[in-house]
Amino acid sequence: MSATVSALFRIVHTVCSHDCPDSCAVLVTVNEEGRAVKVQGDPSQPVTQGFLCGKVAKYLDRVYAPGRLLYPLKRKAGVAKGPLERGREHEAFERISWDEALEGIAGRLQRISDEYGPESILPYSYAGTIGVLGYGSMDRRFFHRLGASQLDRTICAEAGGVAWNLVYGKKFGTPIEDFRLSKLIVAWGANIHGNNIHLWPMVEQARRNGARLIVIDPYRTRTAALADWHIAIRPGTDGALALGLMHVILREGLEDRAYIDAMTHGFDRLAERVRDYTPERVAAWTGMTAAEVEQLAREYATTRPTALRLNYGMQRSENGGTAARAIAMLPALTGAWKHRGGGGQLSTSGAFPWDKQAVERPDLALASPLGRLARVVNMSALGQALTELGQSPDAKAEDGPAVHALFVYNSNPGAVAPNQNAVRRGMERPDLFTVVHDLFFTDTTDYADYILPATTFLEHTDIQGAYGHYFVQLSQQAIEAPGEARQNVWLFGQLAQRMGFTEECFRDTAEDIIRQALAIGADGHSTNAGMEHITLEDLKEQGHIPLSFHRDPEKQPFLPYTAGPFATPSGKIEFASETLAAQGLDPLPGFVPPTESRWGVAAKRFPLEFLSRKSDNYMNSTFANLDGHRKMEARTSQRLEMHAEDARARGIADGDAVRIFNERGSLKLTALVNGSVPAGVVAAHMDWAKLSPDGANVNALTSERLTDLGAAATFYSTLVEVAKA
Ligand SMILES: Nc1nc2c(c(=O)[nH]1)N[C@H]1C(S)=C(S)[C@@H](COP(=O)(O)OP(=O)(O)OC[C@H]3O[C@@H](n4cnc5c(=O)[nH]c(N)nc54)[C@H](O)[C@@H]3O)O[C@H]1N2
Ligand SMILES: Nc1nc2c(c(=O)[nH]1)N[C@H]1C(S)=C(S)[C@@H](COP(=O)(O)OP(=O)(O)OC[C@H]3O[C@@H](n4cnc5c(=O)[nH]c(N)nc54)[C@H](O)[C@@H]3O)O[C@H]1N2
Ligand code: SF4
Ligand SMILES: [Mo]
Repeated sequence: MSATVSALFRIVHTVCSHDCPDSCAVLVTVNEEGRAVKVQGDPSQPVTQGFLCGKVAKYLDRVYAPGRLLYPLKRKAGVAKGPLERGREHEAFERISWDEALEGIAGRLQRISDEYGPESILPYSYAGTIGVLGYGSMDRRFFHRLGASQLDRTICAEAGGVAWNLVYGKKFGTPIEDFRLSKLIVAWGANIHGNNIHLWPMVEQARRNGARLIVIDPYRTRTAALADWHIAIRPGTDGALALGLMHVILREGLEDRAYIDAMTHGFDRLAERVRDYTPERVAAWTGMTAAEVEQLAREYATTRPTALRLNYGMQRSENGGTAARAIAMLPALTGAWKHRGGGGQLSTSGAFPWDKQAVERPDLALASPLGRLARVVNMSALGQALTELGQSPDAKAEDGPAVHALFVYNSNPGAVAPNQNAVRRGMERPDLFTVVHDLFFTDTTDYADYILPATTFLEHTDIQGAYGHYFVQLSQQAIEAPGEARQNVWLFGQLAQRMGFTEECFRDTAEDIIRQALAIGADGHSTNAGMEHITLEDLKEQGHIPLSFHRDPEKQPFLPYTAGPFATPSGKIEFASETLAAQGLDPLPGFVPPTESRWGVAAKRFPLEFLSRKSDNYMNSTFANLDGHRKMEARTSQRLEMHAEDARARGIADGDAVRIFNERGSLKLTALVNGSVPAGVVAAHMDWAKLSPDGANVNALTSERLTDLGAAATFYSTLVEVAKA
C-alpha cells in the first residue's frame, strides 16, 4: 500500500530484509522530494507490534550513509589485492559505467568458463537480504545456466535445520505470538534480546501471568541476566544435557505415553540409549550439578504449557547437529506440542512453500556447457575452496577445477567466513577474478576486481516469509536507489543477457518473479499450500497476510505436530532415524564432546573455549561501519570478555591489552573482566576486520571444521590461549 497521508507524504509498506527471525513490517514515510524521512514498525502487524530493533530504528543512517557505493568500480591496473585503509578504498578503484562493468565481467567469466570449465566460477552469497528475490532467484537462474559451482549455504543454520527435519520432516514451530501463553519458556542457545527482540514482549506477557524463563547459554546475555534461571552451560555440551533430561524424564515416568505411541518412531531404542546419560555424567560435561539437571528435567516435563526457543547458537558446535536433534525430541517426549503455547520453535521457514523451481530454475543447468547441475562447494570451507580445491598436483579429478572466479553478493566473507587467514590468502590470489555486489566498501571489496553498487530494502521490491513467524509480506519500493545502485534481480538479468542467454526468464521483472514465487493461478490466487487465500493485489493493499493455518489463532490455534503423518520416512516423529543408519551413522542421538573443546588434545596448548559471538547492535558484519551503531556497541567492542580466574592466572587485569591466539591466527583485544563468561570460556564480538586494531576479526581464530550433521560452520567450537600483550 502506498497511502497518501497528506499531499506531502506517502507511507509505503516494506519489510526488513535483514537476516533476523522477526522479519518486521516496516512503514516508510516518504516526502514529496522522494526522500525517506521516517521508518517505523507497522502497528498492525501482530509480531512487529509497531516497533523496530535499535539497529533498524536508525535505518536512514544506513540508507543515506555518506559511504554508500553509488557507481560500478574497477580495480586500477597494478593495484594489488589486500586490506585498504578505511575511507581511502576508492583510491584503488576507478569509476566505470554499468555498460563497461557488465561487458567486462561477462567477458571475463566467459573466458574463465572456456579455459577452466564453468565450475571454476564460484558464486558466494548468503543472507544480506532474506527477501525471496534477493536471497535466491535471478542469481540462481544465472549461475545454473552458466554451469557455475553451486554453493552449499551452510554458514548459519544447516546443522540445526537438518537435525530438526530428521525428527519432524519440516520446520514448523510454536507461533511466536503463542509464547505469551506459556508457563515455562526455555531459551536454549537463543539470544532473544539481541537477535529476536520481538519475542521479548511475548515473554514478558507470559511472565506477568506467572511463567518462568530459563536461559541456557554459556554467555550471560541481557536475556540471561533477566531470566529466572540462567544455566551457563559449557559450550558444545547441550546434547549431553538434552540426553540427561530425557534420562530423568523417563526414569521418573514424566513422558507422555499416549502422544509417544500415536506420533513417534523409535521410542524404545531411545529409552535404552538415554539410560547411560545419568545426571551425574551429564553434570560432569555441562558444568551443572546433578541436582540441577534433575530439577530442569522435572520443571520442563511437569509444567504446561512449556515452550523451547531453540535458536541457532547451540548448533554452531562440532556436535551441534546431534545436539539440536536431541533437544528437538524433548517436546515430543513430553507431548508439549498438544498445548497452545507449548512445543518449541527453531524456525518457521518450512511453512513457506514458495515455488522454488520457478524462481530458481535449476532446469537451466541442462542448457549449461555441463548439461547437468554443477558440483557443490561448501561455503563454510571457503578458505579451502580458494587455496586447495583442485590445486594440488594430486587433486582428484572428481573434485573438479580450481576456483578461478568468485562472485560475491549478499555476503561479506572477508569478515564472516571462518578461518579468515585462509580466506584472505585465497582472495589475494592475483589470478582469482573477484566481483562483489554490496552497498559499502567492506572487508571483502578490498579483494575485488569489480565492485557493483546494491540497494537497501527501501529501494527495491521483494516478497518475504520469515523464519520466526507465519506472515507473507510484500516489500514495496519506497524510494529511488541512490546513484546507480541496482537490485540483485536486475544485475543478474543484465549479466545473463550480456552472456548471450536467450531464455525469456532472464527478462523477468521483480513483479514477474513474485508472481512465480506465489505460483499465482488463473483466478489470481496463490496455488502454494497455505497461501491459497493470498493475491498479489491484497498483499499490495495490506502488506502482510498470515498463512492459512494462522488466520484466526483465537478460534483455530495452530498446534504443530499434533496430527500426522509427518514428512519423515516413517511418517512419524523420529527418535531413531533409519536415514542416518543407512548413511552408516548412529540412528540415535548420543554425546561426543567437540574435538576443539576442553576435552580435546589441542586444549593442552590452547586451553580456553572461545565464543566469537554476534554483536547485538550489528547484523553479523552489517551496520558495523556506521558510527551511530558503533557507539551503541562500544561497551563490548574490541573487548575480550574473560572470567576473573582465567585473567588472574595469566596476570591480566581488566583493561589490559591482550593477545588471543591459536594455530590459525591471532588478534589484539582489550580484556574485559565483567562476569559474562564462566571460567574456561572467553568471548568476543564480531566486528569488521579492517576496523579492528590489527586488521583481523574473531574469524581469524575460527576453523573450517564442519558440524556432525549438515556440514555447517563450527564458530563456537574454537580453542584459544590468551596472553598479556
Ligand atoms: N542483533 C543481531 N541480531 C541478529 C544477528 C546479529 O548478528 N545481530 N544475526 C542474525 C542471524 S544471522 C542469526 S542466525 C540469528 C541467530 O540468533 P541466535 O540463534 O540467537 O544465535 P547466536 O547469537 O549465534 O547464538 C545465540 C546464543 O548462543 C550462545 N551459545 C554459544 N555456544 C553455545 C553452546 O554451545 N550452547 C548454548 N546453549 N549456547 C551457546 C551464544 O553465547 C549466544 O548468546 O540472529 C539474527 N539476529
Ligand atoms: N565468528 C562468527 N562468525 C559468524 C557468525 C558468528 O556468530 N560468529 N555468524 C554466522 C552467521 S549465523 C551468518 S548468517 C553469517 C552471515 O554472513 P553474511 O550473510 O555475509 O552477513 P553480513 O555480514 O550481514 O553481510 C551481508 C552483506 O550483504 C550486503 N547486502 C545487504 N543487502 C544486499 C542486497 O540486496 N544485495 C547485495 N548484493 N548485497 C546486500 C550487506 O551490505 C553486507 O555487506 O555469518 C556467520 N559468521
Ligand atoms: S533486524 Fe530484525 S528486529 Fe530489527 S527491524 Fe529487522 S526484522 Fe525487525
Ligand atoms: Mo545466521
